[in-house]
Amino acid sequence: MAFFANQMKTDMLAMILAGGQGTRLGKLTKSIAKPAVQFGGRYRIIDFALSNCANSGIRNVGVVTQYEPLALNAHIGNGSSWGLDGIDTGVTILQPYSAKEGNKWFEGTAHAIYQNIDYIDSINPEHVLILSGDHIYQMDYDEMLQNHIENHASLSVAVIPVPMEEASRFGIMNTDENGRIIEFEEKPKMPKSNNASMGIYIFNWKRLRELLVNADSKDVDMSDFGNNVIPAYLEAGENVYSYRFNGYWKDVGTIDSLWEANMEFINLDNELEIRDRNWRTFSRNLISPPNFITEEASVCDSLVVDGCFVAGEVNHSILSTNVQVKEGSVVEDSFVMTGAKIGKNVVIKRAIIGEDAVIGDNAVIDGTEEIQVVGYSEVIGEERNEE
Ligand code: ADQ
Ligand code: ADP
Repeated sequence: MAFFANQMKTDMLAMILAGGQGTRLGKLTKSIAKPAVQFGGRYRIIDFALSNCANSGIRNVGVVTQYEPLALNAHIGNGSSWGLDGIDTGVTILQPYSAKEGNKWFEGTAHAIYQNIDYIDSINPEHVLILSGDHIYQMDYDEMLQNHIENHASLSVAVIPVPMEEASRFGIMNTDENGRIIEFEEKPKMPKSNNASMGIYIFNWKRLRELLVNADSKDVDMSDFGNNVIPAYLEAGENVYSYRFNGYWKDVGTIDSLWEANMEFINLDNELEIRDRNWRTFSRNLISPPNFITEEASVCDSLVVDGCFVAGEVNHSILSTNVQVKEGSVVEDSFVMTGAKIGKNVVIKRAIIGEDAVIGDNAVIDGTEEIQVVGYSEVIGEERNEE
């Protein structure tokens, strides 16, 4: 496994789909795209996909944006945080534009790729890796590529077993004993197995390009990978293989799953090997002063990032960069994003507190019944906590 891009040649371009609005995250995606939402104290969700790319030796990454891309652009910058700013490496942020079809947004995942055909051609890769910008996992894409090549596949789909009761949220497939996909259904009402697509695909670019161009000229709907492209490949008798992934993987598309994934992140036994020096998760470093924990404070079972000031009690929680928790306050089972200020004698339980939120003295945010969310820069209660 390479540490940074460049050390290993994989002739594979990664395209990260980072455009979905993420309506199920409510307030948290009102002004920023889902992949730019903070995670785990030091990260934004897209850091996991970008770091996987860097660690897998992928040299070129295109990030397809659409909805509220500002925070995402600022975060990714020139890609230097992921070592993707070298002479023959790069991250390119692809904004939506109306090239051929008037003022159209990207319609579906495959349409978003089709719209960026000129960019992909300019890199001219043998393989294209399609990723989602909103999954938390650590995966070696080079291993998946080797598998793809060994199988002489023209498409490989990463697959993970999911609980049967959740299967209808995913693309579900059946394979033969060699892992060749013989049946695929996008979000079936009555799933026939629990082998779920992770929405991670490796395509031979030439073949995919041909399919998308042909479909456009014949006015055939090829806008979505799960609904259109995979079924078309199977129908055409292409070699479509599954690639089984066995690690931790979470699609953090809802408030509950985002909260849950953050709580799992605190757990030292989590399958994510966040402390593995050979598979580091990179992010833009905000460079903040060290934490200060006062004498009366109590902090346990928690992740506390640089720049925090803690005078209260913090249990099983994540405090991101520059968070303040004043005296008499209790923060429990919660994820607090960068720059949030928590006043005196506040109680916060089972909550997600947005960036730069201000929680006034004596406020109670209790998510015992249902996870509570405080939005970005939202002010709760009286703002009496003078500096
Ligand atoms: P979904 O997650 O429902 O299912 P979808 O919402 O279409 O798929 O988007 C996948 C990713 O692409 C998301 O990260 C989304 O934000 C992004 N995206 C969507 N449209 C986009 C656009 N026009 N431009 C840029 N980005 C866009 C998919 C598969 C299932 C599979 C699950 C696994 O279709 O088969 O099981 O992923 O999570
Ligand atoms: P969720 O996981 O909450 O369903 P997604 O990330 O899958 O959210 O995206 C939700 C929907 O928002 C998708 O159907 C997507 O096409 C749509 N969408 C994406 N970008 C925009 C935009 N710029 N304006 C309006 N809707 C958008």
